Amino acid sequence: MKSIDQCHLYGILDAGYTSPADFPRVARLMVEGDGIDILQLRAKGASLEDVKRWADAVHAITIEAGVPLVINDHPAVAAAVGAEIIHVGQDDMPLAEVRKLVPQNTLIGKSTHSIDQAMAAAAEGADYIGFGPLFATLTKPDYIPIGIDDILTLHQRLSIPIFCIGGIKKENLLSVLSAGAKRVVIVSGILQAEDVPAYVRDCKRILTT
Ligand code: TZP
Ligand code: MG
Repeated sequence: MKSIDQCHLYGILDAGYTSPADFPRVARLMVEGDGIDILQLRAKGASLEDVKRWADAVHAITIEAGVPLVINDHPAVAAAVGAEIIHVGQDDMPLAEVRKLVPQNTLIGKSTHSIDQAMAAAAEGADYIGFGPLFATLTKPDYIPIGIDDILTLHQRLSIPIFCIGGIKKENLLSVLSAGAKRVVIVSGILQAEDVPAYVRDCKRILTT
């Protein structure tokens, strides 16, 4: 199983783009070969029972691939499934509360939208953070993009893994890395790709060269 430090390309199975019935098939495409390093299951508005069922199916695939599985929003599901990681946002419970609901070895990630939020998440004990949305994105339409200017400063101030997110595609990945990013989350770019494994492979090459 990859450690979070080894993860640079973060994929998300998002029910807004992929029908949950298709999660296992798409998960296989995403982890194929030297694929994504870490995979999140994100299904806003779905019942805990459904998320658990989908997570169990996807977890069998990610375990086999050595890819940690992240459950978005639901510590109880992460605990029930034995997911490696739970991810929460600014509007969710404090990380100390999340910690009480998951096994001790479960990592916790947190979404942040500014340098202040990022520093606070690290102080709260986050094992990694998401930082964005860098650019406007239909995946999170209500958020104001924060741009790329703070990426370098944040990396100088924080030592936990920082995954930049929001509007990142194969086409602008190099510019995001040039701004100081080391790790990225790509949602719609991967899920809407005509050839998912090829898209992931191309992003991976850009990230590692
Ligand atoms: N959090 C900040 S931006 C975002 C999330 C979940 C969505 C990123 O999706 P995309 O499609 O890669 O822009
Ligand atoms: Mg949340």
